[in-house]
Amino acid sequence: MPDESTAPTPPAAEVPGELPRDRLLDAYRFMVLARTMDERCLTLQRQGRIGFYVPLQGQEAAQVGCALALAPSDWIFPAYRELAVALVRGISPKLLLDQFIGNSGDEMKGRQMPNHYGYRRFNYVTASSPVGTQITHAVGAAMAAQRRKDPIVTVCFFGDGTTSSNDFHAGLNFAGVFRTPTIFFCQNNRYAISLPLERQTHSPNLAVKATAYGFPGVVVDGMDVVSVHTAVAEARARALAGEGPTLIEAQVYRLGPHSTSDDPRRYRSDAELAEWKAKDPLARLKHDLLAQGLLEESADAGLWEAARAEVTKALAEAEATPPITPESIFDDVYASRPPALEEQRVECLRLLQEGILKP
Ligand SMILES: Cc1ncc(C[n+]2csc(CCOP(=O)(O)OP(=O)(O)O)c2C)c(N)n1
Repeated sequence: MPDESTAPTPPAAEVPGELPRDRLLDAYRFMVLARTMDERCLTLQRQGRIGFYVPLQGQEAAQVGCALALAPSDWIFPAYRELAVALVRGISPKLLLDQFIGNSGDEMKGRQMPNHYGYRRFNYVTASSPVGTQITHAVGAAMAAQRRKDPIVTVCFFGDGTTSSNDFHAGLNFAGVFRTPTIFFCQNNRYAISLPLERQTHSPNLAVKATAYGFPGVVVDGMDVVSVHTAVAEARARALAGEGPTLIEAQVYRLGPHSTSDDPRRYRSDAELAEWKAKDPLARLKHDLLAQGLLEESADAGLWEAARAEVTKALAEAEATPPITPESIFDDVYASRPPALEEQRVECLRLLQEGILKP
């Protein structure tokens, strides 16, 4: 594999239960890397160096806690906000930045919207922008695994707003009936763009929705990496034992905007934001690590510095990677190009050569 992150390697499947003490620091390092990269990507978008980005700040513990409880052979069906999951899977900052830029290192060849990445070799399916479509995909893939007797689970990620989608209900119903090895990982960040949770549902919580489909729903503090890890490890063990799916509601808060096209000041108060900033999952884990003697202030500064250096290096490499060639648009649709398409390709090359078409 050409391009690996220097972040800690993901573990093999954990024994169900608590995140081992010696993995806590790894979890924190992933969270620091995700936060660092997130901040940089927001800046890059504002500078016009990438076109679009979906931030995750506030959701790092939920994502890292979940991803660390999975095996590399499990399949991820993300929404579009799962940067920390991608990093835990081993997808490097360079590979991600290649996709955000859409350069020749982009394995989606510039054909996907920025931030909509997927990598077969990391068992990481391409992001779903239409909300909820990944849910039925994850259930279908789990059914296939069941039939093939593959000892894996599929995990789909979505937000509170997605629990109102048709695909949520269709997917959970199917999963319940066929007892598929699926983990439905809902990050309840309290908003669907500008729509607050209280306008989304009158249910006491989102996990309770699993009851209608005949399997357990669990509410977990998504600001606490250890609780999330335990809940996911238990759900994974249940799924592998043939006991079917679990819906996990990780209660979090989106500290940043919905996307780089959003201004959250228009729909939520500074006081609300301040209240949740005080619960920052990184500050919380750092506090625990310091208290347990697993981290010192100076080592913490070093971790942030290493993350900044890693992202800076990845960015320099990604920006130095040549652009994708315009004529590549004619590749990959047909095994052998039909004459009409070949004609267009030749024409495209001519226009490029004559400088009429700019790359
Ligand atoms: C089918 C569909 N309807 C509407 C949209 C526009 N849209 C994009 S993200 C989003 C909110 C989703 O909220 P949630 O599921 O809570 O996830 P979050 O973005 O908060 O992580 C909406 C309505 C869409 N992408 N797809």
